[in-house]
Amino acid sequence: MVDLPDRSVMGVVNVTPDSFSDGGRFLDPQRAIAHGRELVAAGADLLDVGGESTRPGADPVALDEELRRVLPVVEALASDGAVPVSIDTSKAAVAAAALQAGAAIVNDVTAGLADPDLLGVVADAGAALVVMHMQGEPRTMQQAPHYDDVTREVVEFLTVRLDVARVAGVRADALIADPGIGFGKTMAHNLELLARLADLDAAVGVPVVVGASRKTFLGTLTGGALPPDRDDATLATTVWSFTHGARIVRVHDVATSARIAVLLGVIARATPSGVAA
Ligand code: PMM
Repeated sequence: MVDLPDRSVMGVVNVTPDSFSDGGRFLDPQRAIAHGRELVAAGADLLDVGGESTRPGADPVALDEELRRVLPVVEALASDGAVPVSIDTSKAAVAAAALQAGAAIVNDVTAGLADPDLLGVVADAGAALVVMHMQGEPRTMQQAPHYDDVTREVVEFLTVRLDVARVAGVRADALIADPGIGFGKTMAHNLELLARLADLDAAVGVPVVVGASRKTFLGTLTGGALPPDRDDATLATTVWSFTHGARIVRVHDVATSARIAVLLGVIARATPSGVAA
């Protein structure tokens, strides 16, 4: 299993023309590789490389194109050996090629539902897997999300999909769960999932990753019109997530979250007789 510190920061490397936050900035593989290295220097504990945007309304990307975008980036960043590399994909063929190129984690926003072969690929490689909740699919997911009890339903979904992954042979100690902030959820749903994160964390029984970075609801709440203007709000979600059970936050602005992770660790370890190093 990938060994991760208590409060781990996953840096986002989107090799896409259309991701909502950084689309187009790192489409050139060399720029994406350089960006990944900057995130490591800024304190990332792992990197998440993606070649297909999952922003609301996004269209799917063809297999060849996704492979062309992500493979050189995964290969270069994995061979640096600095931090584990995660591949953000729902396609088994992309996951297989990325694992072959050195990735250690597959991050599937469809929790293995989009491609029936994905879980087997992860299992065969002995790799780690992020299982995320989404209601609907990216093209339509924000049209009318509905839940009776969002936390209960997300926990139920994750529990089932984690079980399916285990049955498919994915290592039990290599599973990570994600409530899927912004994926088929209104602002109220996102806020409730964060408010009840500790319950969700206790219920799923595997490490939890939270990806709230720069998402629309943060702009709505704090007035950050452009995604980078939402980094202060993102930081609030980092602090909240780490203090309510999350093991990993998935963020664009790594430096601030990494500093906060260190500070929270110092606070957590402080004793009446002083501060542990
Ligand atoms: N969000 C995005 C893409 N991939 N993966 C996981 N596990 N969790 C997320 O919240 C998540 C994800 C969309 O954000 P981006 O376009 O900024 O990468």
